[in-house]
Amino acid sequence: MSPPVPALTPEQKKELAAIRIVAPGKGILAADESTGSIAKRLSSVGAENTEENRRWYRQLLFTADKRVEPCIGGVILFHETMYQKADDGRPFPQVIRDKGALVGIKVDKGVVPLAGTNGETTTQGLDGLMERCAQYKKDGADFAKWRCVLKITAHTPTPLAVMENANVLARYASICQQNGIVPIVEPEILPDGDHDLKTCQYVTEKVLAAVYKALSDHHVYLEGTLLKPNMVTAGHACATKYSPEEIAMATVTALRRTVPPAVPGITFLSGGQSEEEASLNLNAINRCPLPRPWALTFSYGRALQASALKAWAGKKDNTKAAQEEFVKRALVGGTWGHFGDIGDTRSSSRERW
Ligand code: 5MM
Repeated sequence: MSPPVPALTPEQKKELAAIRIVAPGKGILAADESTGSIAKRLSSVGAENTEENRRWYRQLLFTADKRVEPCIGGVILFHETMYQKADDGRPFPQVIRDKGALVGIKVDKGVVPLAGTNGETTTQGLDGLMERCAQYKKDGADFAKWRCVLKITAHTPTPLAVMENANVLARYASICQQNGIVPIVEPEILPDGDHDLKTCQYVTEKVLAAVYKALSDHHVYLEGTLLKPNMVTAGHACATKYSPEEIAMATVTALRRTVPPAVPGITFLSGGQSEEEASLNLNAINRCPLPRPWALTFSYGRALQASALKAWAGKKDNTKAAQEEFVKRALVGGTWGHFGDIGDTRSSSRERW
């Protein structure tokens, strides 16, 4: 087998490697809820789903005070938010950059059924992605996100769903990198079901192994990517309850078996865990006594926003209280990064992430 025509020039690789989004103690705010998802979030606190409410709520998060700055290295936006402005007239991407964080953009167009499977899905959005990425880069985005979804049941995920989702993530990642955008690769294994911790670990290993095989096949430059996986947890309906230390050991073991050390950062999704659970589990993951050659941090949606959303409840007068809740969660998320890292083998070149 001969080496392929280079997918990226050395300059392109250098540009991607220089986009430093996360670091120990610094994670990502996922504020890229699509119109349907934000509608559910707003209605859960009795707020109307208007463009102004969506803008106000996102503004509240992006303008929280300086205390969040060491904890939040990037913010993922939905298309609409990318082109909205703060009250002072600054476009949101500028508001985020002014706070020292980088701008990310959700570029997938949602999950769709995978024909011939029993309710499994793939994710759409590859059409026109080259052009959209080029435009988003011009408009200030340095990284992107694409989410695929896999389900654990007695008969899923099927090999077809694993292969298709790995491949579409790799195509997306390759297109982002061609445009100077760091792709966050998100193969989320849902926590629905009654499966135990070992089952989730097994499936997570199979899914991640397929994802990294596909990324290699598509010549994706791993140093210019981030992984956004689920933590390895039992299904929500599992009768056995596992400690954060057990979850951490299963998670780090699965990652060590499948994710190359060239990947600079792993930013976990919260997957419906409470804010408290997500913090405890991430803390345990960062204390796990196994070598961990990547920065391990968060890219939470719900686990950073739940209390803030509740405190805001759609009322402008509650803005300060809501911001205080958001700051609290960001500070908790950032705290673990400064704990002793037993077994941490990050090299100095990794530290920059
Ligand atoms: C913020 O939620 C993201 C967008 O979701 P939709 O496409 O369904 O609107 C979502 O991709 C999120 O980033 C991940 O699911 C992780 O979020 P959680 O809330 O699990 O940390």
